[in-house]
Amino acid sequence: RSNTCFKALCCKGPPPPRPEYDLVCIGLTGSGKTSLLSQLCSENPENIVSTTGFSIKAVPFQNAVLNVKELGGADTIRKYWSRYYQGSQGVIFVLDSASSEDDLETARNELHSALQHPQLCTLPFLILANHQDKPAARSVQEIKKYFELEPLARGKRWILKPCSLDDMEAVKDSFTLLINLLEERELEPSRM
Ligand SMILES: Nc1nc2c(ncn2[C@@H]2O[C@H](COP(=O)(O)OP(=O)(O)OP(=O)(O)O)[C@@H](O)[C@H]2O)c(=O)[nH]1
Ligand SMILES: [Mg+2]
Repeated sequence: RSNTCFKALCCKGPPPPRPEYDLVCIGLTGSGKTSLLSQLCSENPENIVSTTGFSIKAVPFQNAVLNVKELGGADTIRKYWSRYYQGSQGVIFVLDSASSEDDLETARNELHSALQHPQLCTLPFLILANHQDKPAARSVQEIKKYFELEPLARGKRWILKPCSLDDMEAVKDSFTLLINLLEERELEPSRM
């Protein structure tokens, strides 16, 4: 009987803990919030139903864990979104790039409200122009123009990226950019 294996394990020590960030994920119903988050958690993408209320997932990345609270995007739930903003350190906004003109306008209004909300206005935003696999999808340049993001530059604390469920590597890359912004924020001297 030998303790060497055991000792080797003990002396190696636990890996350093990954930083955790609390994020809120919003976007109209059907934009793909649950689908994207489930894929990032390697969960079975079948049987995804529209989120009623909210749903929290711990999404693991190499250098951080993101505790993402998805708020359902149905008309009846959207008016309560702001009640769930408190404590967020960053925002993920998902939109359907191939949606109707009406829905795109609603998405733009919701994004503008979020960007200007007192509890979110200083936070980094990752804006995902999802459903890019569909022929009707608008390009990221069109979305950028339509959403009038440049005047709301906010010190460039937002990232806008095209994506779709069938290219999760690109989605992961976008999240890495968001994690960089979250880390930068933490290094800043606190503003009193
Ligand atoms: N073609 C295509 N379909 C997608 C994409 N992303 C999501 N979907 C589909 O869109 C539907 C709605 O996706 P959900 O993930 O439930 O959307 P959600 O934003 O969570 O919606 P709520 O929970 O109601 O707010 C599902 O049938 C997905 O398969 C995409 O990039 N391309
Ligand atoms: Mg959902």
